Amino acid sequence: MCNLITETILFFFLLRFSHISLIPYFNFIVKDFCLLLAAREEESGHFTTMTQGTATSDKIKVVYCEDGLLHNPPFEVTSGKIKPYVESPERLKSIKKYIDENPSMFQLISPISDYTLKPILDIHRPDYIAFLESIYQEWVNAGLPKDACIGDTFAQLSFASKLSEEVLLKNANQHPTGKMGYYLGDMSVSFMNETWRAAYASVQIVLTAAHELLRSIENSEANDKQSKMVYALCRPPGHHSSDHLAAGYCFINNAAVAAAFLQNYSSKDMELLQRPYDPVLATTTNLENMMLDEKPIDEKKKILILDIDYHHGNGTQEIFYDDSTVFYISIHGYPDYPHFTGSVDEKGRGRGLGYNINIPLDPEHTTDEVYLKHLYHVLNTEKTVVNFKADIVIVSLGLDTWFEDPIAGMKGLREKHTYYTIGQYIKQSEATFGKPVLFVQEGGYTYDKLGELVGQVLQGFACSSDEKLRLDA
Ligand code: Q9C
Ligand code: ZN
Repeated sequence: MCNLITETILFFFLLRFSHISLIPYFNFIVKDFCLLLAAREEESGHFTTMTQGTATSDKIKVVYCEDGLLHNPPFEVTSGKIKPYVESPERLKSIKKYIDENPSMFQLISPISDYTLKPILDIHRPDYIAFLESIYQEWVNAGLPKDACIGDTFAQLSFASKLSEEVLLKNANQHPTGKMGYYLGDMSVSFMNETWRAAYASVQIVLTAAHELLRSIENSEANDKQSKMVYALCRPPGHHSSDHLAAGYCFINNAAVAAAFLQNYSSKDMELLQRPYDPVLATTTNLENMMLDEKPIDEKKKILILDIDYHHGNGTQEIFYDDSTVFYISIHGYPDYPHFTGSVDEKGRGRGLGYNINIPLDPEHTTDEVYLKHLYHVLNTEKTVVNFKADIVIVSLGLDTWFEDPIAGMKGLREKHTYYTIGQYIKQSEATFGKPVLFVQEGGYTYDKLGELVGQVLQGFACSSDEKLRLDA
C-alpha cells in the first residue's frame, strides 16, 4: 500500500501550460449578466450594505463565514503516509474563538456579501471552476469511494509533451480520475460534497474584505492618518492554487482574486455585483456569460503581495509572473513543499521581470532574528520594492512558520512577539508605510496557537505607531 502511494507521489508534477489561449472561454455578454443580476436583486428586494459607524472604527475588522467549516475530508496522503487531513476546520474554529474572546479588539463582519463568480473568473479558468463544482458528484456517480475523492495519477509533462493542450484535456476529461490528475497538483487536495461551497465562501470572504477596505479608503478624510486594514478569515487557503490548479489544500487563490478585484473594479462596480451571500450563485451554468474586463495597465492600482506563509506561494507567483502591476514577495522555507518553485532565480518574466522576489530560508536554521532581518531588508532596502510605490498591500498570512508547526515551521522561530514585530514592520516599513493592508488567511497548523499568532500580527500592525521604522540594519 505504502509503496503504491510513494509511487504516485512521484507523479506530482503538473504541466504548466504557458501558451493556453483563454480567448475561447470568454465570449462575453457581461452586460446581460449584470442586468440579470440586477433584476434578480430587485425581485428579491433585499440588499444589505456592510458595517458602518464610527464608534467601532478603531477595531480590527474581521470578515468571517462559517461555511468555511464545511470542507472536512477524512484524510490526506503525505510522505507515504495516510493521515488525518491537516488543514482541518479546527483551524478556523481556533482563530474564530480568539476573535470572539477579544471583542474590544475585533469587529466581526458576518454575514458576508456575495460578488458572484465573475471576479473569480478574472483569475481562474472557467473549465477549472466547473470542475471544482462538479467533480465530487461525478466521482461518486462513477462508483468511486465517497470518502476518498483524491487524485492518484497526475498530468506530468513527460506523459504528453508532444500533445496539444486540447488533446490532453480531451483525454483527461474521459474519466474523473483523469480530470483530477489534470487539475490537481498533489494528494493534499481531496473533495467532499461541500468542498466547492466552502471554497466559494472563502473567496467571497476575501471579496467582502476587499470591498470593505476600498470603502474605508474612499471614506477617509485627506488628513485621516488612521491606517486601513481588514482581515479576511479565509478557509480553505489559496496561495498554492493557480488558474487551473488545486494544490496544497488550496482550491481558489483568494489573495490573487482579491488583487484583481481591487485592480479592475471601482467601488461602484463592486456595489453593482454585491448581494447577500448565496451559495446558489456558485453554480456554474452561466459561466460563458461572464467576461473578463480588465482595466488598461496604466489605470490599474499597484498591488504588493507579501506572502509570509511558511510555504512558497507557487500559485500566486504563477498567476502574476508576467505582470508588472502586482509585485509578489515570498519568504518561505526552502527546500520544502511545493518543491518545484521558490528559488531566488524566479524574478518574473517579460513585463513582470523584476516584480517577483523569493526569499528562501533554511527551515533548520532560521531564527526569529534571521527571519525579521530578511523581512526588514526586503521592505526597506530593496529598491525595486520601495520604488514600486504600491497602492494597496495584500498579506498572505500563514502562521506555519511557527517552530511547533506539525508539517512546516522554521525550527528557530520561537518567539510569539516575532509575529507582533512582523505586523509592526508591515506598518512601518518604507515600502508599505501608510498603505491600506488586506490580510488574507493562508496556512498554519498548530490549531491551539493560531488565534494568538494571528492576533499578534494584526495587533502589531494596528497598535504600532504611525512612524517609519528606524533600524540599524
Ligand atoms: N510533508 C498551506 O500551508 N503537504 N499549504 C506538505 C509536508 C502540503 C501547505 C507535506 C502542504 C500544503 C496553505
Ligand atoms: Zn503553508
